[in-house]
Amino acid sequence: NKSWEFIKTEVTGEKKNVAVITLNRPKALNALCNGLMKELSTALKAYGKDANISAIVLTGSEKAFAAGADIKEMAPNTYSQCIQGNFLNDWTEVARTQKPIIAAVNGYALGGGCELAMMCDIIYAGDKAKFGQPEIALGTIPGVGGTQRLTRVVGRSKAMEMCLTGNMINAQEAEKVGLVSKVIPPDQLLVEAVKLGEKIGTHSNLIVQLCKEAVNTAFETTLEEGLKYERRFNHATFSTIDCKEGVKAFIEKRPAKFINE
Ligand code: CO8
Repeated sequence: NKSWEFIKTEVTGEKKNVAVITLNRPKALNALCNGLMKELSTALKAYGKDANISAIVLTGSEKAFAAGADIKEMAPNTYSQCIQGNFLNDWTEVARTQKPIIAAVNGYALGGGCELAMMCDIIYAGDKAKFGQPEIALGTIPGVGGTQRLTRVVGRSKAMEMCLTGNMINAQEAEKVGLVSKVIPPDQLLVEAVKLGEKIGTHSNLIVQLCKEAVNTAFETTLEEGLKYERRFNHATFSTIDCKEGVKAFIEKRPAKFINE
């Protein structure tokens, strides 16, 4: 209900539990200017706190998810300003959000746009989507995960190829290398992403949050530490009302009624 300048927000799904945030700066192919990133962070924080929201979908337009950081806005940056202003530090709200975020990518996801998609938990792509890290052509390098998240997801050779050439990969290749989990006709993309959010939303929000944190731990630590973390989380679920309910509902052959406790 807020009036945004660079994004649009709506709550949808049969149970009104999926939030959709649409990047809406069509003239600049959704280039991620400061104003846009501020609005995105504000919306994410609000949905993060909203108990009625189970999942968030982040999308752009048919032509561009986001064509990168705003090159024109960044043009005057100096090294000392970047250091002292902690440049790009406030881009990471997406990665800090505890609820699942699904990126629905149609068109270009380049530079900061590709990095933004990679901060989300699941990427669905329209079959015309294109992913790339073209920073190298501007004489800079990725700054929000393009050399780190991409490498962990697609492996060193493909990440190195993308970051050093700046070449884009298409949706089919992105699926093949594991960057996206599904390729969908562009006009169905948002519908499918919302359905995915709704499916996740049928489960306990509480347990979903633990599960998301456990999967993300695989990116942060050694296998042994990660397995310990997972085991303790698994143990912890048995202390919840939702786990008792989920198991009881299975035995009684009825749908579970989760209360997120
Ligand atoms: N930043 C600012 N404006 C942009 C951006 C961007 N990233 N991308 C597109 N635009 C603008 C264009 O300037 C153009 O504006 P105008 O009409 O006023 O000239 C409008 O969007 C439409 O773009 P095009 O006319 O170029 O559209 P095309 O369909 O011909 O091409 C492309 C689409 C291929 C996506 C093309 O726009 C493109 O290559 N964009 C830039 C992609 C890119 O390099 N992204 C990575 C950015 S780098 C980054 O994310 C982090 C590092 C930034 C460091 C900057 C250091 C100074």
